[in-house]
Amino acid sequence: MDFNERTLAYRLSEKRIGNYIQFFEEVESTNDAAFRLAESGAPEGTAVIADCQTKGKGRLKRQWQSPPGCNIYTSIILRPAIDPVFAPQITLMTGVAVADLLSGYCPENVTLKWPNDVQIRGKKVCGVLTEMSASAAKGVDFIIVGIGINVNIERVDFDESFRDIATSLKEEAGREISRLDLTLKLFDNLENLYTKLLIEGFGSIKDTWLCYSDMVGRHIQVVFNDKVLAGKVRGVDDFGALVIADKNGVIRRVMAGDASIVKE
Ligand code: BT5
Repeated sequence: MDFNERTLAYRLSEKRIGNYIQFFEEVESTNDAAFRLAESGAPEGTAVIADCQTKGKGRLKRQWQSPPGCNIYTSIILRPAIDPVFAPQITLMTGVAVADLLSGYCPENVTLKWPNDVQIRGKKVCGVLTEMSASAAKGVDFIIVGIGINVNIERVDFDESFRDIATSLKEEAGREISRLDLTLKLFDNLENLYTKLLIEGFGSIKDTWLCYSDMVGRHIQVVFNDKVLAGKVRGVDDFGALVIADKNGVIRRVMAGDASIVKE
């Protein structure tokens, strides 16, 4: 097995992302571990990687199923000098990095679903969870980018509650994929896009995100805290919000929620 601290650290040294790694056979949540490391001063690019999580987190206190021996669970510390309102750009950027990665294995079938899902043939293969520490005075202190990718998990092993809407790279590509190779490529993609974001801004990353998304022009609904907003998707803005036009043509910006395409 090559998915261990020694091999990962050796292959990732000299990189901006992954220059320092902490590997766990088992951890509650890589996001929580990375958050603690960042609070104690760990530098940008530090990555926590785990073989298994016992309390993997989704958004809004949801769970992320994280069994051992098959998938990628990683959280990266970034310290961008940006206004906290632009932090959602990091989530969308990460989606693009993962979509580029998975497209190498399943060309044409990878889509992005706002705000944080990567899908293959419409099924969720990856979720991104970004968490931030920031203050009005100092701006962003750090952002934790958490990424869970279903790599070699088999369909029967998914929790029944989402078995029909989840998938793995192995299920879609029809073969086992090396987690080491994927992790190295993922960190390379992230490093390139993050550098681009800092130097050139969000524009071209947003365009790539929109190319991967099948939501633009579709009627969708977004549910957040029991509130439902419906409309036709126009795009995303520089704050990472989903821009929709309601039935009267009024433009609304949605900052958070679960979006789904409404069958017309
Ligand atoms: C997410 O939340 O999609 C963000 C998931 C982030 C997980 C990574 S793993 C590394 C890092 N450390 C952590 O603790 N977290 C991050 P959300 O959009 O809220 O989706 C959660 C929902 O997806 C759950 O309620 C389930 O319905 C479903 N789900 C849970 N585990 C799944 C899995 N392995 N594959 C596909 N869907 C899953």
